[in-house]
Amino acid sequence: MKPWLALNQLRLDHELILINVLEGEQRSAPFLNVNPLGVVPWLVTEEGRGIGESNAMLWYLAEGSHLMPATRADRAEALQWMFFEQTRLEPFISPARFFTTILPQGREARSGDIATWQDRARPGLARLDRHLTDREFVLRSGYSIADIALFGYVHVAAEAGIDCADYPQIARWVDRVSLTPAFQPLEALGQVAAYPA
Ligand SMILES: N[C@@H](CCC(=O)N[C@@H](CS)C(=O)NCC(=O)O)C(=O)O
Repeated sequence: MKPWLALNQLRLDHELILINVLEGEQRSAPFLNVNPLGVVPWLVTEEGRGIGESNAMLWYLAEGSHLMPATRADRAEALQWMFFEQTRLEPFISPARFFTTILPQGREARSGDIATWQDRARPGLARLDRHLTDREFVLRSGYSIADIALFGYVHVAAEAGIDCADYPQIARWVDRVSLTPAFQPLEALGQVAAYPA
């Protein structure tokens, strides 16, 4: 969702190709030809260069735009929160959500792991909630790729079985992000053509 949201908000022409990881398409020959690492998301630039890691894609796409913080210190703080997302939130919300919502048939067998992932996500969510107490967006300078990076998994934390009533500032921030210009909800991501066979 993250690079796709940035592409939309920057109004950049792009082609989105969906890969069905539940069907193992990320390991299919056509996809491995494009990305030998076999993971999504993957961005191919106009020059044909491949870029992995959603936050690296955000950085690449936002260069010189309103989504890239203007000062050196703000860019460093954006990176700080983007690393925070990858180390304190994504590794826990992602698998908890996967086995709770995406593949619920695995829920019972993984209930111990799910509880552990939920417990590990909570301090990160609480930290973000405190941070958002006195600001509209992650950076005081305004909406940026730091918000997009965090929004991806944080706004679906409930789908990981985490009670979001504990994070009222996050709830308000999610609403604010959803109202930014050219915002596209996650559900709209499914409205495009599937990866050609
Ligand atoms: N840290 C990476 C996470 C990439 C990732 O975990 N992708 C998952 C799906 S969201 C994947 O491709 N899984 C398939 C696999 O590992 O076979 C990012 O933010 O881009």
